[in-house]
Amino acid sequence: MLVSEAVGTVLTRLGATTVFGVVGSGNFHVTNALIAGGARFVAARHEGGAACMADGWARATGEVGLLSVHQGPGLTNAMTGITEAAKSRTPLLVLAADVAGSAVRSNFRIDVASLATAVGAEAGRLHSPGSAVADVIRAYRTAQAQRRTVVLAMPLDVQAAQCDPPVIPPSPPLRPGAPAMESVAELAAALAAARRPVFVAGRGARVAGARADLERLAGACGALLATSAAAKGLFRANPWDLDVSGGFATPLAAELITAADLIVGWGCSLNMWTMRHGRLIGPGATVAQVDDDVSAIGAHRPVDLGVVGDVALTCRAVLAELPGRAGAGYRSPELQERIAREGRWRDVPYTDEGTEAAAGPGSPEEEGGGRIDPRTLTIALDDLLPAERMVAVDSGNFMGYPSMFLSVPDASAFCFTQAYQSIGLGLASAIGAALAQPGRLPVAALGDGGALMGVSELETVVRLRLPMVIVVYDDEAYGAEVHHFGPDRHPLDTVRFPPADIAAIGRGFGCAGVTVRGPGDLAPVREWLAGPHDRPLVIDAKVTSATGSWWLEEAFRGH
Ligand SMILES: Cc1ncc(C[n+]2csc(CCOP(=O)(O)OP(=O)(O)O)c2C)c(N)n1
Ligand SMILES: [Mg+2]
Repeated sequence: MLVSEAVGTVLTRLGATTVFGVVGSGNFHVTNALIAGGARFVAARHEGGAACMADGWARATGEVGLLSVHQGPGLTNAMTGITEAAKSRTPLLVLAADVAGSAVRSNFRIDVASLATAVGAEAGRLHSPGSAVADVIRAYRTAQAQRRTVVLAMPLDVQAAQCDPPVIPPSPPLRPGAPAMESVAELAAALAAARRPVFVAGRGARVAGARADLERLAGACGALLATSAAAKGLFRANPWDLDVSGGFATPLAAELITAADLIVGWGCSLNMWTMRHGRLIGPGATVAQVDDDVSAIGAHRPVDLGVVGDVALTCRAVLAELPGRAGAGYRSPELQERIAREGRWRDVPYTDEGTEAAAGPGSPEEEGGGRIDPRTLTIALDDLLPAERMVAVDSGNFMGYPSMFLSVPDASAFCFTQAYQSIGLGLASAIGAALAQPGRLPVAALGDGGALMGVSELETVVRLRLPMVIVVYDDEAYGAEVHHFGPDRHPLDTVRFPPADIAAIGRGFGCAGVTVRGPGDLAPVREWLAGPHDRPLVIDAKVTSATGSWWLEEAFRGH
């Protein structure tokens, strides 16, 4: 058997079902071996897109995502997506063809291991024909068990060599780590003493499948529930859910979190976004953090109490230890009513800044129409879109609108690729996350900048016949930069663009395309949603953008 065949065989036997990539000569045989083993191959149009698809798919399924790339430029094209995955602790295995060790003058020669480690990924290699099977098993299991992104260099000479038929040694099931009893007792005592506890659950709570355990414990100690943006949707429909903590928090959520006397981060880094640089932690509040990774504890915020352990196991252990308590904690009928009344962004009053269609020459609207307020647009979409939806969000000034005004059915239905804060990842990650949850209507929310950066994958959406709604918050600018530098009167010509007909661009790819300048333009969206969804829909929403968004102010504090 050739090593290239053995790699594909081993991976499908280990459980690989789906692989994303762009095929060149160096990854042709491995990719075909994966297909021969039963895996589905999804061809992207750019390796950056393929990496984001694999990342989005892995986030939604919790399984190891697979990415297959050609040597040299195939890998360098994929690097931004790989970096996002590595920083998000996405379990991802990159099958990166590489030149033979002896090909010292090859134009494809790059230092793959250095590239991988430079962005926080693990470096692996098929070292020799004799070790190749062990090398690929190690890489896959590292990605799986440690939730790491692993770049496996596959030299062409090793791939082309003969090896023995692969034998996969058994691997015993690994149980999540239990917390120390002392830590459990400390956290139980802190919860029993707290009068206004708030739980903030993050990605770690999501991947541990800890929703029910957290809800039980929160119920027992009267805690309110919130999530980081990465875990949005985790407590959907719980009456004590405050939704996202941080820059996207509603005024009510921010008020209640700031008034907490105990904040417990569950699998949540409590970083500057989630805690608004610490301003959501009231004076005198105790901060506790539970994480299975010891290096995460206290990494962003000083914490009073750190518990090393799996979120779900810790939750159960603390519940069993919880002494009887007096009072209902933070919960009261009045508060429940307030959360029901003011708990969603769409319940918060605002002044619609949309502009009317009639505009004189020389005005920003002279192109023949008004501009829609992005909040009005997003609330209208929230009403129109089916509840079973999956929302993926690109980066930029616009990104709070879909994150705050669109509800999602659960945490898997929100794909938030912001660990590297790159623009241009949203469309491709939406494709990966959509393939993982075919029963949900996928929605990609993009800025015009990110949309045009990642536009090549529109062809992939069309080719895969995904019933995707692609909504572009089109301010004809890199709005984030306009609002960051505009107030200081810097020249903004470098970050503003002439109008682009993104609906027509969408139609050119084979999508349905609609331009929206006001709520009255949404009828075709309604019609598309009622129709057969036989092609994707691109909504070019010409949005108002007179002032920057408040979460952007927050973001720039971190620069
Ligand atoms: C790959 C990459 N290049 C540049 C940036 C800097 N940047 C951050 S937001 C932004 C503007 C994005 O424009 P758009 O997608 O239209 O969203 P908007 O801010 O206008 O809402 C840019 C250029 C980045 N984050 N990532
Ligand atoms: Mg823009």
